[in-house]
Amino acid sequence: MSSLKGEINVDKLLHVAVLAFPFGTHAAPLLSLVKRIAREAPKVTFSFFSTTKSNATLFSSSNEFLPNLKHYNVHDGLPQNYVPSGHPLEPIFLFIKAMPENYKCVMDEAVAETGKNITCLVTDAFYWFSADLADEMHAKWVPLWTAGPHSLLAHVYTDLIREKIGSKKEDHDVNVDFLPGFPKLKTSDFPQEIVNDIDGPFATMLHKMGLELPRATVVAINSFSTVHPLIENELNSNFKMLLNVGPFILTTPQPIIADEHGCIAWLNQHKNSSVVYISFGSVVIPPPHELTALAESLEECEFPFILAFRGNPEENLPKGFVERTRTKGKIVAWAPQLEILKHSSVGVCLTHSGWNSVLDCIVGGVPMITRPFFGDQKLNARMIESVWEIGVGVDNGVLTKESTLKALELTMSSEKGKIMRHKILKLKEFALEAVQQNGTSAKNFNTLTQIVTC
Ligand SMILES: *[C@@H]1O[C@H](CO)[C@@H](O)[C@H](O)[C@H]1NC(C)=O
Ligand SMILES: *[C@@H]1O[C@H](CO)[C@@H](O)[C@H](O)[C@H]1NC(C)=O
Ligand SMILES: *[C@@H]1O[C@H](CO)[C@@H](O)[C@H](O)[C@H]1NC(C)=O
Ligand SMILES: CC(=O)N[C@H]1CO[C@H](CO)[C@@H](O)[C@@H]1O
Repeated sequence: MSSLKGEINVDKLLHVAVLAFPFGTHAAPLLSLVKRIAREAPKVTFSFFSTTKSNATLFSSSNEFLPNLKHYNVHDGLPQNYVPSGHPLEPIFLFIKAMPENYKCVMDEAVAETGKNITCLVTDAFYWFSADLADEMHAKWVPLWTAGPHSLLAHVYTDLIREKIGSKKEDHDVNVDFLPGFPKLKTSDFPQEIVNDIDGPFATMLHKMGLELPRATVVAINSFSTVHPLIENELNSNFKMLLNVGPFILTTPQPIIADEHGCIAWLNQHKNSSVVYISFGSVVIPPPHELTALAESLEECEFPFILAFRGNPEENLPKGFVERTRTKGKIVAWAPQLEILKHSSVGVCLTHSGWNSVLDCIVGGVPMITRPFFGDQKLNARMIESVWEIGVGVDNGVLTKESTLKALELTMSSEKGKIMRHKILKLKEFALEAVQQNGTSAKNFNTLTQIVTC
């Protein structure tokens, strides 16, 4: 076909199918990456596949419309007249069960409609089945991993990990010393899906992902080089190609989150590095005893705070806490997190350590106190404390009054805390360099665009 390139426009025959995972914070970053590529290649056709529900948020009228990107709705896998059982993960499991057939039939529709065969599959990294699908279609496969490199490596090495620690996991927390780039790692740091709950739909999907990713044309990741060179090398030796193209918060315009509660104005009234910011992300509310311990430590410590809290503060926090801390603290349901973390008044972030929040803290230059819950969060927390040394966990991973106060003291007032701040500012510098014109992430993005659109 290359011999024809001069005569007919080959770009016009290219059709990129984008397969999004329609839960959590997965589909939006994939869409923004693909939009960046689609802007560079206006003659290439892009078809974006997600569920009706996810599609409705992603393609709301306030978002930019691209003429060469069309979206299609994939069946969500829920039976007709579906009555939720109350298990929060059930819709995700049903969706996983419906894959890949639900994607295949809509992709056929897009091929028929455009008259163009699919030449490249850009997918969520979860979608292990894309390796075979791409082979069948003689197309490329370009998966995007939206979390950090270390958790990706853990999924690639799942068989090794299970083999080595399989029998010991029941006994007690064992040190793990056979993985490169993971100092002080313990078995309990691994995601449940790797060591405990290994037969569930999610675990099966992640396991297959780890086995299939080496077949991908290139694996893209929302991270930047220098974050962990040892692990990057290890991934590179397993993959055909790995491209760090993040952090997306620096490469892609972020949705503007209204500061309804005046957090920034409030921060303006405080001294540099004096405020504690607390958020557990959009999924988890910590158990009651930990919330009580957290509230008690916030009341006792000397630091003002912003608490982004999804629960009901009057009901879930100790009686009178909201009233007593009205001047010292600000409790908000939703906060412009990145803007807050970039504010010079913020001194530490108490976080569930999801990857997006870790990147927010790096870009804000704010050290962390970690209280991880599930998925990759414990691995992230381990990296934060033991590799990057930009934060600290609470004792035994549980918020008690004593451990929280200790961690606040350490990060906010001690010499060690200063060193953490210094180290995270260094990482921030690397992140900023990576996305500049000749930076690694910027160059990698050009390479990625080349691969997807030729
Ligand atoms: C698409 O692929 C099918 C099956 O491989 C082939 O028969 C057909 O000619 C292709 N169509 C175009 C437009 O390239
Ligand atoms: C506070 O931080 C800002 C921004 O980093 C800096 O410009 C300013 O000099 C700092 N003020 C003090 C008193 O350290
Ligand atoms: C980027 O690299 C190119 C080629 O080496 C050079 O010409 C250009 O000046 C560089 N741009 C920046 C902003 O450093
Ligand atoms: C079938 C369906 O609901 N499709 C929707 C996908 O999202 C766009 C934008 O919100 C709607 O216009 C479509 O109706």
